[in-house]
Amino acid sequence: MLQQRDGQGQPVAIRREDYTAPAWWIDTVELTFDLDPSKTRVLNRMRLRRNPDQPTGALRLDGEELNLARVLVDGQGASFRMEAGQLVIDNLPEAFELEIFTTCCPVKNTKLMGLFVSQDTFFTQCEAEGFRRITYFLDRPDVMANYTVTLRADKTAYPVLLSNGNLVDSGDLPDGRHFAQWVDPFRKPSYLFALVAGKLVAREQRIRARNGKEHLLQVFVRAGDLDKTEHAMTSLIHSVLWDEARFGLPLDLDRFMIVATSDFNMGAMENKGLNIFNTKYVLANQATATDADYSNIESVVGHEYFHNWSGDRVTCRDWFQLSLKEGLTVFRDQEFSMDLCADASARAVKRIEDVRVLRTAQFPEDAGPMAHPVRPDSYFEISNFYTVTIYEKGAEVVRMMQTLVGRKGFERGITLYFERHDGQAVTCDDFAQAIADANPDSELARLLPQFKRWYAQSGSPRLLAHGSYDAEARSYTLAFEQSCPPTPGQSHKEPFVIPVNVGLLSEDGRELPLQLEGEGQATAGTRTLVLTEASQRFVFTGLDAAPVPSILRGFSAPVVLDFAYTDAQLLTLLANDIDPFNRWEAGQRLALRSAIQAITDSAPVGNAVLDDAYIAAMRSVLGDTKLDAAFKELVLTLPSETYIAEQLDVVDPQRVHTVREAMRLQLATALFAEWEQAYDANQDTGAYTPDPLSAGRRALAGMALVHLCLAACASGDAVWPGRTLQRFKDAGNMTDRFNALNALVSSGHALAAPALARFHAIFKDEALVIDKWFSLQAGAPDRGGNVLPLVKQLMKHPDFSLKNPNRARSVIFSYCSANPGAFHRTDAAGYVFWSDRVIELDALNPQVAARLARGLDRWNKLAEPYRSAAREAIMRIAAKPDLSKDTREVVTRALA
Ligand code: 0A1
Ligand code: ZN
Repeated sequence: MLQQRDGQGQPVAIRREDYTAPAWWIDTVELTFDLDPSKTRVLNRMRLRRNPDQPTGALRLDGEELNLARVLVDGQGASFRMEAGQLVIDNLPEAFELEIFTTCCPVKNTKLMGLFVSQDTFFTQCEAEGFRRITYFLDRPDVMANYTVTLRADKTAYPVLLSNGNLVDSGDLPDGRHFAQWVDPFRKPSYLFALVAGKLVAREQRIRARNGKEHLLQVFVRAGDLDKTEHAMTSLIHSVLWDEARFGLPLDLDRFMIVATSDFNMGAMENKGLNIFNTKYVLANQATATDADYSNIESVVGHEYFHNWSGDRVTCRDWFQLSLKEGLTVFRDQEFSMDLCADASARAVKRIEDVRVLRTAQFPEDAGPMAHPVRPDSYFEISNFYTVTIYEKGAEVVRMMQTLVGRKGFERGITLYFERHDGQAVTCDDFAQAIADANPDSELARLLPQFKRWYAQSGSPRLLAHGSYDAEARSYTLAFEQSCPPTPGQSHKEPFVIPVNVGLLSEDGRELPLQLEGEGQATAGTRTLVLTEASQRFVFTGLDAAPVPSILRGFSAPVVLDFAYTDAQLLTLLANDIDPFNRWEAGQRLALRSAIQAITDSAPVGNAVLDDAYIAAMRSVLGDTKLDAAFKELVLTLPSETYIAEQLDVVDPQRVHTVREAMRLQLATALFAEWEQAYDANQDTGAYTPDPLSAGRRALAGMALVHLCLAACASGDAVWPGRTLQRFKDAGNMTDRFNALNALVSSGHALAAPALARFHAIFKDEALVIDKWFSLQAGAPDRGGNVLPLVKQLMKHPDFSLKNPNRARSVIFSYCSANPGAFHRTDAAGYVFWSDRVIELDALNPQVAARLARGLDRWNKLAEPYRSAAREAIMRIAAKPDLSKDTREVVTRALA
């Protein structure tokens, strides 16, 4: 495997171009665990053979924080040496049995990588490089083996013993202990290994697949949580059915298990047949979970289940190919959620939400110091590359392939990919090749080498579009110029293949037929223009007047579209476009335009940032009976402070915050009557269900309450805050209750304090709800600098713990990464707090610390005094000599 330390023990960059196949293969692994929280013994018996393609090279096994007791080669004591943390054995036969005996200390494992204990239960997390914390191994994804696992533990303390695959044996042992043996019928890389041992109960469901085979589905949780597992189970059943129906991919195991833990660095993990989940993405009932929680559970359960094929059956050759499984699986979970929607409007809402994540999180990443291609070229710590670029931009790359080959063509491509590569560890090139080969006459096949620049070049491409109408020729020319800003290590970019979905509207909003010059037939509706050059033009003919172009419908490519729309054109699109994405986008452009004008203006921020036409347009959206509530809620949501900041060259975060708050207040007061109507018209009538339609109604009612309370606080009116408190008390579900609480907290009303106290008292035993309680307060709008002292106080609350990632995120991340108005203080105290927390967390859990360390990635864009203060805070972290590789990489890149 690649060397990860230099001669001085300093970490060195791992480079994609250095990939070499392993010198040894591991065919079988027999693991025996004697589970004990403070000293777990691990016996690892493997069969190895030399890779005939790599005839030289010692065996170098990865290991980390292990106590090594014994190494036997073919049953004999073997000589070995330790080199840069690896166990090295020379002079080995071509094939042999290796036995390694080690111990580790799960209870002290605060990194939550490898084997750890959470609430008296053992869990593992092995992706990306956690297996080496369990035993010495070739801990790389291209080494795939058959696993047999025996777990032994105290029967009373650990009655449930789980691992991957099928349970083949179990029974009692002396001294109150028992054992279970599991065999995984599929070869897998070490990162997909898992074990769980503890006091757990399961919701179970048997399902019959299309081919008549029966499967057992299980969701394991702690005893008190069984009533919160129905939605996860339903989501799992939907996932199994969907993957078979849409892509012909069946469940390949007799038993599929999900286990929830409250201590987890990420969302969930797709270990073969034994998915381990953060409780946040499993547990839900209507009293404790919001609609957003329900929807997240559905997509994360789907995501992990879909990995069973895209990740487990076909995995990554090396970690540079991470998006091979992650981009594809995010695409698949996005499609799953869309296909579960009852209608086109709900699908569009899901698409808009996904694009919002991409633009508020991935675009800034692609413009900052951590920018990297979807297939990176180098890294120091792979954990830092579980990013929105790998996941969300990767999914957009897959989506563009689907656009270029069509939905059916894409399904053919997926079938070919799995036929060709089942059981293999492959690359992003292999994936793209399979999709193209299954569609030989497609634009994708024709343009494949150029299309693959999406994998290689970082940065969000800019697409400058210009339209001109020629009345004499009755033609309209759309000219495009594409470019991509420089990013770290990549100063020059070659043109991308950009599929641009386009429609044309008449000035009064009718959809026009599209007749491209030189083409036979006009087409109705949307057309995909495929851009390949730095500049390109398309001429549409047969037009009696200048049309309003609707460009990049459905956000057909992850680019920044720049078109000099007039306000009138945007209002036409907002009112009429048949493409809901571009309807929404037109509203966002209008709001953004006003925001930027007010921010860059030298005058003090007034209370009329938005113009009358915009307010009138929002009034019609709110009153439009043909629009779904969920869509209205999205249109009425102003662009976030982060998104607005990204559009500016120099960012004064306080000015951005003030302007956006002024816009919110303006919407609140100008549309007061409409908000009242929206609230009343969107009350729940029947029993609670989390479906998109009723969730949309609750979202709009919640948004109405926020605005009504805001306006009431400004005018001194007591009616709506009083009604909101009543709603908070009476609510029949967490969504309505939390929305009411949020309305009181975010408007800064005095009733917020008693409501918060009551909320805590009701839910003190519900960890996930207490996370919401912390997060709401740490994310509240700043009033005279009150949030930072509150955050410091919250950290002293008996319920706070830095060791629990969900809790740390609920306070620290909610303040530092999701509350720019409170975090960017002129006295730099927010930044000092941030750097202290990064350093403190780094000693406990480097992965969580490194995520927090990303919080000031965009420091270079800040106006003074923020910029210098932010830089100083990053330098404070960088000055710590014993930082983890994770955090070191983030701060080093930030300062480069
Ligand atoms: N493969 C998982 C993500 C994941 C990555 C690393 C982890 O360890 C800290 C955990 C989970 C997914 O995409 O869901
Ligand atoms: Zn994933």
